[in-house]
Amino acid sequence: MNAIDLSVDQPIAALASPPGGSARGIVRVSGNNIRNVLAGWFEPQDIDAWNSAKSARSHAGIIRMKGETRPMEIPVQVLLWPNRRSYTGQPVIEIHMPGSPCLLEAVLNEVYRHGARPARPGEFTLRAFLAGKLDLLQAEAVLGVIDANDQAELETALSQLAGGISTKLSNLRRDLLELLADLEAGLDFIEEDIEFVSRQDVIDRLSQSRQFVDGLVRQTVERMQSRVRPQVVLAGLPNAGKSTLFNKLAGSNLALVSPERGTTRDFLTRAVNWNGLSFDLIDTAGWEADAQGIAADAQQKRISQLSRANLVIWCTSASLSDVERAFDDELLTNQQDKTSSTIRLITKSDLVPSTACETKESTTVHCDTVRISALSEAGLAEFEVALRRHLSNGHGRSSQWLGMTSARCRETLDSLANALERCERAARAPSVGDELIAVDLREALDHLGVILGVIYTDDILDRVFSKFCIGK
Ligand SMILES: Nc1nc2c(ncn2[C@@H]2O[C@H](COP(=O)(O)OP(=O)(O)OP(=O)(O)O)[C@@H](O)[C@H]2O)c(=O)[nH]1
Ligand SMILES: [Mg+2]
Repeated sequence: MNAIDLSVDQPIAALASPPGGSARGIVRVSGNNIRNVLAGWFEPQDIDAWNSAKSARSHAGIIRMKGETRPMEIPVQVLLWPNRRSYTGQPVIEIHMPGSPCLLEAVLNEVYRHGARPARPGEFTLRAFLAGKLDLLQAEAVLGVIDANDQAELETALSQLAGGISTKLSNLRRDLLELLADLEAGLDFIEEDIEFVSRQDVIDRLSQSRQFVDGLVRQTVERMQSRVRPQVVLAGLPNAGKSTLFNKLAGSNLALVSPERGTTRDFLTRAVNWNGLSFDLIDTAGWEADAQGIAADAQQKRISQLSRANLVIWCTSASLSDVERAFDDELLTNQQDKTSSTIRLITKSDLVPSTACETKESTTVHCDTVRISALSEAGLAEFEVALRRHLSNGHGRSSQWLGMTSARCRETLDSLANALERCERAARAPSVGDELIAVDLREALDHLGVILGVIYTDDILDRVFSKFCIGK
């Protein structure tokens, strides 16, 4: 949406089912006097029920339209929300019919001919927001649900939609408004020397709110960021050089490295920024058959980390024998069935002349393969190219909405935390009067209003709603 249209009276309409053929197609219309849009061409089976409907229900009937060659009669179900208790907070109808694209287009055109105009992207959700049905965080969460690429993203979006931090922030806003009211009541009676709230009470309430916001800044923003950071898991046989590579990419000596097989037991995670690439890198124990005791626990952790991986870096030592290499191929193929994205690294390439390596190139495994040596750093540039390609696949777009929400949250939560800190500092200074504390408190409430969408600007609305698709 380029210019945000905040008028809500004219009915808007769009296809609400996915584009292309499907068993059932839906045309959605939202606006006032909604029944007029269908007047004269929709014939409900129970006309009285249609005309007098006071609550949401489905109405069977027939739509009659002029066809190219002869009149058309289409059996439809029309879902009518006659009042404000709909998704958009205004009357809504949904026409459910067979999902033929031509038919849907014809019905949509008829709806336009009868007073509705085409909805812009996100306009249904915008109307819900303007009707107070959703706050901005929830509107963004709708976008998250539409855009979610995997279960984790969907869960985050749904929990945000169900309340999540919106509810917590709304409660905080309520608490701060009460505190402001107490302070301002005191200002009105300043001459009479009546105290509505003690200074200690003000300090305690502010301190509680500030700690809550500090915690929220840490928790939510970190959680949102870590959710969008791709999980890159190092896996392979014992002694393949996984931990050595982990240390190299993490720029640390965090992981134990030794020539002994089975050195890594627990898994190790590090947020890595390597040559501009951001991801969570996870080192795991080497693959082991029939592990017992603590080794079995290590295998369980390895499997669980692999199940969450966005990308598996499978390490295969260049010095494996032919038999070992065939076994490694088999393990890798099994792993590939479970992971969407894999890069194979032939590690320790400095130990084996490259010609010998080349003759061992696998014919059974199909995946990006790069030969590297963590020791001599040979091949790291090629590895970086492969990594960049895999991480940009599917991880850019899907995380856009989360990034957008967290960026807006971060900016404003930081300002909110600062305003509350100033407020608390003022309250702790005996020489500062209540009227100055109230000034900082109002500023804190403004920040909170921005994040919740109680205060909004065209710029924020544009940023949120321009990301939607038509029909939502
Ligand atoms: N020559 C050479 N040796 C390497 C290279 N990378 C790792 N190594 C050696 O290989 C041995 C095993 O390395 P690790 O990094 O511990 O291997 P790992 O895969 O983590 O092993 P586990 O934790 O036992 O599964 C160590 O002695 C490393 O020094 C390399 O690029 N070249
Ligand atoms: Mg290791």
